[in-house]
Amino acid sequence: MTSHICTRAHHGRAPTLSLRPLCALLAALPFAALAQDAALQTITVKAPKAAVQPVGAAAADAEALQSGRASSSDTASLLRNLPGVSLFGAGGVSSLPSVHGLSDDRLRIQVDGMDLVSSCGNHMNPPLSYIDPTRVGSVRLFAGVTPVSVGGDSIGATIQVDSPAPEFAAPGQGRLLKGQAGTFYRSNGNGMGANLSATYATEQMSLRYDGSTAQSDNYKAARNFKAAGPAASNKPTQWLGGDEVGSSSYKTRNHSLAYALRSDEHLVEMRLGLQDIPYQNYPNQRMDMTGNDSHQFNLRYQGQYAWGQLQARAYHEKTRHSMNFGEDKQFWYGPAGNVPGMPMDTEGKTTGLQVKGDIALSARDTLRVGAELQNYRLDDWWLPSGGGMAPNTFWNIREGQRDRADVYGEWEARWTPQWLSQIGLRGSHVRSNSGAVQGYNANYNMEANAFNARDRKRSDSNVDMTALARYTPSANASYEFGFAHKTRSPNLYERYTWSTGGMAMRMINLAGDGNGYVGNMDLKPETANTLSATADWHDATGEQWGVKFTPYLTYVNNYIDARRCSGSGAMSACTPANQTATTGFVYLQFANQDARLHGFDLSGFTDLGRTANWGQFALSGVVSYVHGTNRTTGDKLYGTMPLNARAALTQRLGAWTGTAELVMVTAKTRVSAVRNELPTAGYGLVNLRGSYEWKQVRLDFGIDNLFDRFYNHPQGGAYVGQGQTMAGTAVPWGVRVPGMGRSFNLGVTVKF
Ligand SMILES: [Cu+2]
Repeated sequence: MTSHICTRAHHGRAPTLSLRPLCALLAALPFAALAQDAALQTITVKAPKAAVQPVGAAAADAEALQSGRASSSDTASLLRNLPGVSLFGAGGVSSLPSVHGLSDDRLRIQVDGMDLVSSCGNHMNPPLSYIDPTRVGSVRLFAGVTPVSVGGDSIGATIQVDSPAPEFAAPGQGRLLKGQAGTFYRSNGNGMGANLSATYATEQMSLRYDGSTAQSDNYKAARNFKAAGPAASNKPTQWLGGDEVGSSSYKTRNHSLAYALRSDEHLVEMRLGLQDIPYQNYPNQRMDMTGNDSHQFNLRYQGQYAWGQLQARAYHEKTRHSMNFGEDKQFWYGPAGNVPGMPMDTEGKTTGLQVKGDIALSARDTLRVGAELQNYRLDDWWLPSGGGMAPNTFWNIREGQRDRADVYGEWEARWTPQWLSQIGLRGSHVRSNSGAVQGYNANYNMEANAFNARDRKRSDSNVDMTALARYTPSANASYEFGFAHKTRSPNLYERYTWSTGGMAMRMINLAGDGNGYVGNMDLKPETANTLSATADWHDATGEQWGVKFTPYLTYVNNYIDARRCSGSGAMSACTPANQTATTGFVYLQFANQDARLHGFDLSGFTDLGRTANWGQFALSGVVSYVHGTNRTTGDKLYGTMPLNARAALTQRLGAWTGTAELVMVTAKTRVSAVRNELPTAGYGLVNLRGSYEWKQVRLDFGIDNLFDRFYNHPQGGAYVGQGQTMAGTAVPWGVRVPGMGRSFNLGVTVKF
């Protein structure tokens, strides 16, 4: 098994040398150990039963979620152990999941069923930043071939993160009153926080409150990665150590109130959510978040009928987001030092409606039909602050609109106990528009006028199609294979940001690479054609051992990559020198090009047996590999992970659970030349985690990066966390955002 996969990987023009150590590692394992859901932190060896999960889904289990909360306040980190998933670095609570080499808006990410949209030119408020990890009840990932009923407006995976389902009193119990309180401390960055949840329920009614707060100072890398000194030349007292990652601090508060009513066949749930982030600083963006206020309203209905199940949802979310320079970035600008920073504001409003029916046509056939509507409005404006940033308000995006209407149908048939098929079709219509814009002053007029003179209305008719089959020849194996055709329309920043002025471009960056970007009104939707298969071998119970192998191949037409911008005008940063620069920060325009991604995930687990004195031991692991190429230019795709692996050894003895985890990442040498992406060295990290559970108290503790190993995560981005970050060349190019040095983490949860 092990040698077979390694042989295959060698053939695929994979980096032979870098694969070898991993193959050696795999060979050393009793089995190529793969958790079905690869929840490496978890102690449970059980694989989720196929029947429990919908076709194509993997889930993080409850134990993994619980132990993940102690080590991070970033909800995206709860996905870390699922096969094929890695995380793009951003702020401390807002990293961006990447699945099979596709990330950000290329994935459909839903929080409590809501399709939230990032309203920020740096995507500082991605969907998962709106739910605190302590409130997460379930995490589900559809990688590979995503059924159309859960896909749409995306070309990669679907991620569904949900709060816990409402709890009701058991029959005859009368009233249910329960709750949970937790607190944590993390030594690196002095991170701390607390959370509280309380439920009051009868048999028909359930009321639940969730509240949480988390904060952290800057974290420290394992060693110096820059010279120690003041955060900026005019901030002499704000001293940063050589190992201190500037602009990595944050503070966040979340509240949620859920009210549910049920009868035998019907459930109605209403949820109000409130988020207040006073600050979240960004080591890989030139700006910091100085505020993010969000209000969410989410109403859902679920009903059981003779013909099947009906689900409906209506939601509204409003985000008020502001940016400026935080404490580690220079604030005063201009020759006289009297220009106070750069205020940037956004307001996004999302309103959605979803209806879905699961119709049991026969014992063999299930039909899923649904319709979705989403209206999105965005304003993005920069108030005048002086110098060249005056006297007018700069309208980056004004009256931006992106409205989407979808219908879909999906037919699932269980032909025999061995064979299942699923075919789906989704039609989607996306309408985008932008109002007239303006710059700070007349210097911006030429481009603003050209932008305003054009018809900016865009209308995309998109079709998604998936076909999938699953063959289960025995209790020891199942094979799934399928094809997906998926489409994503450009977001408003890709389509409508308009200024090629250097400063304005440096404010538009969805990649964390320190470069400047400008939109492209002529962008077409990107369409992906994916072939994917999964072989799943396991013991008959699915609890002793399992191995899962998923190879995939995706061709993307009109992939929205970037090219060096060319332009004219005294303001423009799109100079001839920018066209050819092989070092330094550069200026780019979003552009449709063709791309190919291929790779595999290999995961597994095995029970190592039990002794009376030492308890039960289990081993699990996952290996992920992806290779992304721009077929138009021959360049490499930005931000793809090099070959990486995790292995975890778990001990369970009574109420004690302990895990030792090894994370290995090979060197990143395939970098995007057009973005002057930085290569990173390979590394290995060891993490230890343990938990002890009494009846009402649970203690989680861990040591992340046990040996205090210095590393740069391949998706950490470029370090622009301190200094004169608004200026083009005042921040040194070539510094990466390093990963966190050793941290001792402690979490306590009390149930009542
Ligand atoms: Cu922002």
